[in-house]
Amino acid sequence: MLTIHNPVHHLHAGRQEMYRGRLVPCHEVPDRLDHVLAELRRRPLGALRAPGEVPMDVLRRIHSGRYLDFLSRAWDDWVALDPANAQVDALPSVWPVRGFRDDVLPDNFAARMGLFSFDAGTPLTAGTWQAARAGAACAVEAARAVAGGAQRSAFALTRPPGHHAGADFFGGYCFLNNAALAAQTLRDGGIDRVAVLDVDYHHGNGTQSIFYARGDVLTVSLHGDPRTEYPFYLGHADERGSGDGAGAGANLNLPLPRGTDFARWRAALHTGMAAVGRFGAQALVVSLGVDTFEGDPISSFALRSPDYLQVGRDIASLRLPTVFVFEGGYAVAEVGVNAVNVLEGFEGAAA
Ligand code: Q9C
Ligand code: ZN
Repeated sequence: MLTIHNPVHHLHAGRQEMYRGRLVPCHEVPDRLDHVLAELRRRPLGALRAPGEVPMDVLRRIHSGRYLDFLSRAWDDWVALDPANAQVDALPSVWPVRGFRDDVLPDNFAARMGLFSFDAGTPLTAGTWQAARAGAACAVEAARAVAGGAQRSAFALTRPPGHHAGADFFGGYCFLNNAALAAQTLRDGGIDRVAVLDVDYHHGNGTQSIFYARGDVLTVSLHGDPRTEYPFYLGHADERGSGDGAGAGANLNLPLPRGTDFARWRAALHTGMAAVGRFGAQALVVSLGVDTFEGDPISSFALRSPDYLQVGRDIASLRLPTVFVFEGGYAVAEVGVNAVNVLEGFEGAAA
């Protein structure tokens, strides 16, 4: 399996996120990716390379122009407010909820941050744009390799993650939706029906919202029940897709209770995989979060490291060209073993 890794991911290094009224150290740290890379070097699965540059036009296939304009300039705008800001990450603190307008772009920086975000847990740093753009390039190149038939599967090893980011908002540690960009790249590469299978602990709200009205991309997400788990406001089982019939039926949410063990989780995986099969997907994008691990510090499922080998074998049984995109997983010491277990399980079964 070809791996495209983000060589500048460390340029995005948030210091603190808001949690229960306090600023606490970020969970989404550069070490995460370095551990996956180290494990891939211990257990090589194929070629490993960095991406080229992704054109802005490709990002615009998924993200709005005004969001990309904002994101690409945000750090400079933040420092322009006050040179001392260069030592501080930017976090939003005000949001346009129901009844406010989102069509007028505010001049005020904090107001723009809120317009384009949904939480205060996702710091924007000096290198966020550069890292996120290079990460998007990883996803796009991995998808291109698979769409063109050069590879049966590929892994976009990148951070910051992407599945919480929508067409015009960041949040949940995510800025550009790498999985959505991969799915769109497969579509643009001539594959008519694409499925996204999101196995991260958290609901893939960004990916769902991007494709919600479309019938050409099925989105399936297994996750902690949003009644108790982040991102709280989306991810329920009755969200089945919309859009004058086109997207109807092309979204499937499989919320699971806190404490879910591998047997129960795997049954939901099989339900999601059956939907991918019924949809007639010709290629698959896997949003590969391993925050379902029992030791994850911010999540509450109970998967164990060897279970991830079986997850990979199960996904391989779909027999689809597959792009894996790295998402969450915050038990830093184990994240490499868990992620590579999925890929190794997949490769062993796909052979
Ligand atoms: N103190 C991904 O896994 N914050 N994002 C939870 C923890 C948000 C997770 C509170 C978690 C976002 C890609
Ligand atoms: Zn997650």
